[in-house]
This record gives sequence, C-alpha cells and structure tokens, in this order.
Amino acid sequence: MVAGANFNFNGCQVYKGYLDRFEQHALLSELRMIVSKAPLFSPLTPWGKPMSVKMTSAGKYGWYSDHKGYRYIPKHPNGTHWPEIPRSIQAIWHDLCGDQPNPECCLVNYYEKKAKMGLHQDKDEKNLMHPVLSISLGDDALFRIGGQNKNDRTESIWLSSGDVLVMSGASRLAYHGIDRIKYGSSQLLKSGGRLNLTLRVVD
Ligand code: MD6
Ligand code: FE
Repeated sequence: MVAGANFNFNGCQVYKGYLDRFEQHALLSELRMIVSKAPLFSPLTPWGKPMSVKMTSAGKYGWYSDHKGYRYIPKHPNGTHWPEIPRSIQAIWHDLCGDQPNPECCLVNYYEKKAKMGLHQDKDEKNLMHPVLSISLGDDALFRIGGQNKNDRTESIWLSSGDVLVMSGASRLAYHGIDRIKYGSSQLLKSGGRLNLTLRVVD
C-alpha cells in the first residue's frame, strides 16, 4: 500500500504497486472462485462481433453486451446469480474511495496475448458521480486516457500487476482504453495474460 497516488491526469489517480505480491496471489485465488461459478465469456458488441477481451462479473449486477447494447444484468448468461464481491476487494474500494456506497459490480476482464480494448467511456451506470476503481493483475498493459471528447489529447501509461487506478471527478467520463498488453511480462498468471477488475456503483 502507498500513501498517495503517483500519477494524476485530469483527476485519474494511479496507485502504483498498491498490492504486493502476496496480496496479488490472494486476489487471484478469489478470482478463481468467481470464474469457477461464473465462467469467462466473450460478449458480442452491439454490431455483432465478439470482443477480444473475455469477461465475467461479481456482485448484484454484471456488465453485459450483445446486439441489444451495453447494460448491466442481474444474472450470468448461464442463468445463475453473479457471485458476491469478495470482502478483500470491497476493502480496496473503501480504502481508496472513502465513504462511497458499496460497489454493486466487479467486472472481470481477461486479456489474452492479442486482446485490447478500444477507447470508451464508462457511462452505463445510473449515477456517474460515483468513481470507478480498477485493479490490474498479470501482464503489463498500455492504458490510454484522454478527456470527455473522443478527440481530446490522450496520455498513455503502463499499468503493472498490483497497480490500482481510480477514475473520479473530471476523469470519471474520460475516454480510456487498453492499446495492448506486454504478453509474458508478469509471472503471476501461469498461462500469461492480464486480468483487470473494475468496481462500480450501478444503481
Ligand atoms: C482495463 N479498464 O484496464 C480497462 N474503466 O483493462 C477500464 O476500462 C476502466 O481502468 C473505468 C475505470 C478504470 C478503468
Ligand atoms: Fe472502462
């Protein structure tokens, strides 16, 4: 854990090395439990193409996409409720986001070698004042962040295993995405790749 953020772009705060190796492995065991109950799947974009990132969720809601668009749904496509968000993950939220309400969705993104995520805004939540917190595990990823307009100037930073990022205030609606991962740069996941968790208040 570190005392303060060590990168700030328009209110997007990055806490490098927030989780140590031990905490990263503990989090990975929690994620294995989640994925065993709610397997990863490839959502379809509204225009019918499978996303390169595989996803699942924990919490009251899971994020989902298909031809009907982006939205939150109360059950995994296999018909079961999403697993609960582990206490250890909620603790990170409360440590960095203070007295914000409990997160209702923990979206799990898994990036294989060639996966990426295009520039997007997170705006499927009802109240866009609540922050979004993201945790990176596994391979390094090139994160790009700009402003509230798609053509605003962007900055890129490498996110490594154990880094935590909070988008609040002016950055809450900033366009952001993952250009690429540096496959094999971390030993945390035996078969490589990157896991990213994002915590959100949905209602
Ligand atoms: C990722 N992250 O790091 C993608 N969204 O794999 C996000 O899309 C994201 O890092 C909202 C807030 C923080 C994020
Ligand atoms: Fe996002």
